[in-house]
Amino acid sequence: MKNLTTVRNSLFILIVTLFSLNTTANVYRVGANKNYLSPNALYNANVLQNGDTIEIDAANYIGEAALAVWTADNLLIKGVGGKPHLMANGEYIYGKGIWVLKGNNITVENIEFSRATVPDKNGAGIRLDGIGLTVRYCYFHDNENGILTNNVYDGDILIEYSEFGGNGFEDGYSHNLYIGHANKLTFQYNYSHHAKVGHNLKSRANENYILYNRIMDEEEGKSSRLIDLPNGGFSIVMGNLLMQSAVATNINLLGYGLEGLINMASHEIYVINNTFVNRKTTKGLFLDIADGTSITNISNNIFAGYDETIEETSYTFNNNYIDENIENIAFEDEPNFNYQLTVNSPAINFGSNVAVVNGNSLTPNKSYIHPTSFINRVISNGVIDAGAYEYGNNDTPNCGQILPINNDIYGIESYQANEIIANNTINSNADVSFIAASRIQFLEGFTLEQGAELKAYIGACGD
Ligand SMILES: [Ca+2]
Ligand SMILES: [Ca+2]
Repeated sequence: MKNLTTVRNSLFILIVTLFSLNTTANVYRVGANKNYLSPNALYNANVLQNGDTIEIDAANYIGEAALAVWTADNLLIKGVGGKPHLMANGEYIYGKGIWVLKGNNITVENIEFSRATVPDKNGAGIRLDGIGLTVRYCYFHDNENGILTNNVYDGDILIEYSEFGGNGFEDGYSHNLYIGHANKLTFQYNYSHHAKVGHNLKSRANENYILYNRIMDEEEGKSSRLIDLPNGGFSIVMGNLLMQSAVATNINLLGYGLEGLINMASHEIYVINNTFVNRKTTKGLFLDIADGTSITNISNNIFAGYDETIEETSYTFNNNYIDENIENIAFEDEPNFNYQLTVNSPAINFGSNVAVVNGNSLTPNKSYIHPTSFINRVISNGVIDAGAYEYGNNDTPNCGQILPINNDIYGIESYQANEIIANNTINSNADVSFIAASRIQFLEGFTLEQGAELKAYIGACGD
């Protein structure tokens, strides 16, 4: 209980309560001094049953050692003690990549996948052959595809807090992410960038919820589209940072229905409170939306940079701030892709209320924070700003407020019970833990063991 005064003087103190849940599933450990030396060794042992947990020590697993086919359902597979790095380096399994997930509803957390290549040129860090998938805290880079999924028209895919960069064979058929015909994709708090010719996010899911991400070409990126939803469907694209480079392969930023409106869902797209930036100075099409789309609602966005057609749209098109000159938006640091607003930004208070659709609020309640995190968005001055950020957003919660923290976040290191940690890591073993940190630091990573439930309160406030 050292240095409690220092803790109290911090911004605020969180009390975290962990409730352990009973489980009969087994935990298998992978690492240099564990029962299984590599993911491939555990795969070959053929011992896994539905619901088991796999903990992989942080280390490099190179070539065949990295490869596995996971066939059980509801597995939790996670890196511990840091991010284990699976480097394929020319090796692959089932002709598909590093990991093939044949089981349903597997969760993969805190793992780095790189250099997946196969003869078909669509090698994936994760190839989903089963139904449903959750990925969080992972990093996919320099693969032919980061994640590639099947076309079963079923299953929910959740991808959050993850980074995708530099994936693609450069033939336009491979992408940072290529989600096939699934029931639903939820993609939130991710950083997807520098896809090689392919798209930074391509999804054929019936429903797409693309929320609070940073999806950018940045300086050198040559992606096709930032977001491509080629078969339409019910899609909400809200609160994202979407930036096209001057050297991008394709002039579109977002495409919808461009390979045919054939998804088994109503073809409605809602593009709300995103910040779009196009650095191509003589070409650009922020939105390319197929004719025949039932509902197109484009509201409260910032469109910064060139687009010769944006003013002529026939969509529902309300309260979007449009300026061909990016500098006029008064972003905080546009050269470095910080699109928070400054005091003189004309986008402040430029938005308006957007009605709920199918039970989905179209008022953003979060903003992306780099890298792969978020803060809550609080509307200032009673009027929502255009774009992905609210100027003057005050995210510091009030004393005694219960914080909306995910049940399933965990970090990269464990600490001893009852230890007070004055940074961004909390205890996974104790009944009660304390943390003193800013909100953003807190959300960047903390430890929560599998089977535990987390609730967080502000127990005391700083002086
Ligand atoms: Ca483009
Ligand atoms: Ca405002």
